[in-house]
Amino acid sequence: MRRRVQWTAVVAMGGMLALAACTDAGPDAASSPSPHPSAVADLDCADGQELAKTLSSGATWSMCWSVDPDFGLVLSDVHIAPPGAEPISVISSIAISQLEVPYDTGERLTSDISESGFGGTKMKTLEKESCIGDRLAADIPDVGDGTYGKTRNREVLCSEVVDGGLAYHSSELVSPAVARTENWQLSTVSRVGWYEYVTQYVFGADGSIGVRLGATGDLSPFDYTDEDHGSSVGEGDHDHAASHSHNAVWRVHWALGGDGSMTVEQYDAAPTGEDGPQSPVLQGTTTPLPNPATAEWVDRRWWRVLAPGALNDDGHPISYQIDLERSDSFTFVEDHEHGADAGYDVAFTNADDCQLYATRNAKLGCGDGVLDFVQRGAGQTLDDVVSWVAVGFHHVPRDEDQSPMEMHWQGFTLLPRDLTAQRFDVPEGHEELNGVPSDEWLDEQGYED
Ligand SMILES: [Cu+2]
Repeated sequence: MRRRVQWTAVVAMGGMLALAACTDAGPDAASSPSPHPSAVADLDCADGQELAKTLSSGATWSMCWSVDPDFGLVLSDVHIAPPGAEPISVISSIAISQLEVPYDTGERLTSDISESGFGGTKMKTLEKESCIGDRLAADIPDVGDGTYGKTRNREVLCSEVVDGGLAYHSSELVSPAVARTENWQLSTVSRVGWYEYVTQYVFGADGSIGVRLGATGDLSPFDYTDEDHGSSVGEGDHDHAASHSHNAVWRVHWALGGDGSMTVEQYDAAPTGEDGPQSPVLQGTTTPLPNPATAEWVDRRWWRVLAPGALNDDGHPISYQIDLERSDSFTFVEDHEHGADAGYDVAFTNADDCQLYATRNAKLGCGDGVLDFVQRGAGQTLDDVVSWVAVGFHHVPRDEDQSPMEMHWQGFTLLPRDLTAQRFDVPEGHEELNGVPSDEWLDEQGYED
């Protein structure tokens, strides 16, 4: 059976005006009249508490939160309601499921979630300074390291709405529009050993969910080694703090579209070896993953979870993309003469005022691009370094890790793909842009056929 998810008309909003109107219009801001219908899911948070927030786009997130002695912050029954629409079920529950920390010396391995846990006494009571939003309390049993004691009501969850930067910018002729966006951050802090881990979920006004693990606190005082297995964090070439890995795995139990069945697809795009008149031809393929499977990331690969029985207004099955935030390596088309695999994730050269363009630098007269710069500079000692980053957590301690350690983050993003037929907050005058623009629209924009 195919269900069609019915969205009512998208609420057209005028850029910054809408932001101003909606910023304080969260469901918990009961005194200010909201321009949007209530879109909070009907939740039964038996083991937890309900949370909801309407963001700049007019979309409303709602869910339950609780604290598990091992997994720490657990979010469940996560729903999103696009502006003017009913809540859509997205996730049944999400939490970190293990954090393994092996040291490069081979002499220490911890499995922090199963051995220590992020909840119980490990979860810290938040201070005013750590949270610009609301500090929310839950009953936290004094569980930790096998000890059981009282249950205390403590403020452990930070709920804060932060500016998310530019939402969109359109300078088109008829309906220019610009707006900023908001993120709703839910965070807890857990101290395990010498480290303090921030569990953070970032719910975007665009329907995205950022899943983050931040680490601060202090380096282990007992894990110092030699230069082959660590790095010097004290004066001179001494005090090598051991390198180590933070291997985190989150469990995401999906409930996309509600009770219906879900499927998984892997997307890949690969060069065909053929060239078009302007650029190489790539073939995009979607491979169903019908059975339980493991998969590895390669360039241009991503996965999505679909609810095939729930369609958006374009008739597309709603889905969420799993974005590992690995950058796609590439070789510039104009560098193919060096070989189609000559691309780089990062390159280093000495600064040269006539090496400014990564490709097409010939007009400046000292090499066509980065690969040329690297070749030409091969005999040089790097000194006045320029990084050419085409961007991809193994923690090699830095001097800045003392003390407390500068925050380091790892994570991924869950991105709606075809959840709605258009962006959540279509500004006035952009409603018609859904598919190939009409000739009429092109005329209005001053384009000629
Ligand atoms: Cu570390």
